[in-house]
Amino acid sequence: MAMDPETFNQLLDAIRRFVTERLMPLEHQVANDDAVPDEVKREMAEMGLFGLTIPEEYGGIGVTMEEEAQICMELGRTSPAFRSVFGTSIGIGSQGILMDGTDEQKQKYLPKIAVGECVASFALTEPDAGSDAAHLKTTAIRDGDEYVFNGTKRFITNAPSADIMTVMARTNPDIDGAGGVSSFIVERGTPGLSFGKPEKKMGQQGAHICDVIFDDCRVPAENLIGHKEGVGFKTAMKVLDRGRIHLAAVCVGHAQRAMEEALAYACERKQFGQPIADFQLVQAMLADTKTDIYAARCMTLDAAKKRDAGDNVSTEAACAKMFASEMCGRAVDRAVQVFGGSGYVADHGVERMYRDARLYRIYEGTTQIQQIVIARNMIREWRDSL
Ligand code: COS
Repeated sequence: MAMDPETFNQLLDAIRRFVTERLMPLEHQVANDDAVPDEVKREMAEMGLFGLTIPEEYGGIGVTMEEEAQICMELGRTSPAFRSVFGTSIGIGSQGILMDGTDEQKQKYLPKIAVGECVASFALTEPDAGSDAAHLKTTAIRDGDEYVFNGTKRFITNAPSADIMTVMARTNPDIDGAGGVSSFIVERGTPGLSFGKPEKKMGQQGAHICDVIFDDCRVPAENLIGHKEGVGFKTAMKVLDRGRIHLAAVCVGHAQRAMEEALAYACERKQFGQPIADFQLVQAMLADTKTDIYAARCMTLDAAKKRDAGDNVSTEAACAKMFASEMCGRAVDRAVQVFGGSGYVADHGVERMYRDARLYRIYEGTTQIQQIVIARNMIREWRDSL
């Protein structure tokens, strides 16, 4: 249920101030140390950020999708590593439990996630199954009261710090595609579960990804989400529909920040005796970014509102994620161009924003996967209408 507007605006204001006054000054430090300070994580928990999407009955704030999108637009204005501290936990890491878990599973995990005691991540991708997620190979074979997991998950965000993971694995090896996949909650410390070393990445320093390795890892059968086999791929897809709106909103915030930096620089930097903002070719870049952001913002909020209204937003979420991530790529590219040579050196931050933004077009479904989702839905609807 939506908060009353006054309470929500206070929350949004508090997050905006936290981003501007607390997080932005730490951006260089986080990039250099490749770590978000523990103190900041504690402050995030105190603000309730780990409970944003967890319903009130489980100790969270329970924001609507539209409210979440507005919040993500603020959080997107600073380094992605900060959002990642709790973003995976409140998003793809926990939503499978919330959407399809049993009451006991919700009671057991969601209250701890809501207060930041339990970090949740999402393990779908594998070395041989990225975009083609339905053909994942990790197996989870039932043996008495347990499932025995074998396989490797790859590029799992927050895995190095995760207390639990939503893991998609094949419970029926006779079914090759989506129907053989189930989703589980796997706890850190389960014997047979280990982690690879964090990958060195192009950007987003401070947010970590690594392999998750299952070697005869025995997971209690009660951790099968919803106690139902064969529906894990659908759980993952529903989680990603939601995650894509969240991410589209983050892209809007990231692009907004790039534009603000470019605008401020253009107004201050002088060439040929005048601020470069007075040159029409620079103005064109600023105007194109402004327009791009406006379009992505409207699209993202519209998709969020439709989801809140109970509509199936598979198409809208894919449209928003594709458009917003691509537009964010254009926005950071133009920002570097406005900064010129200074945009290419590390001191000003736009170079880092450029690298950080590159991931948005890849994770939680590449642009090409969004195109497939959109076009398939269009064709299905057309055929159904005949
Ligand atoms: N919500 C609910 N169910 C969904 C769904 C959604 N958004 N999308 C698909 N499904 C269901 C389908 O209805 C189908 O069910 P039935 O077999 O009962 O008809 C089942 O899931 C399989 O769907 P589909 O046949 O479309 O699967 P495909 O193998 O063709 O794959 C894509 C579909 C490519 C869209 C999917 O694999 C995908 O999104 N890949 C990208 C994965 C991704 O984002 N990875 C990033 C990792 S997370 S950082």
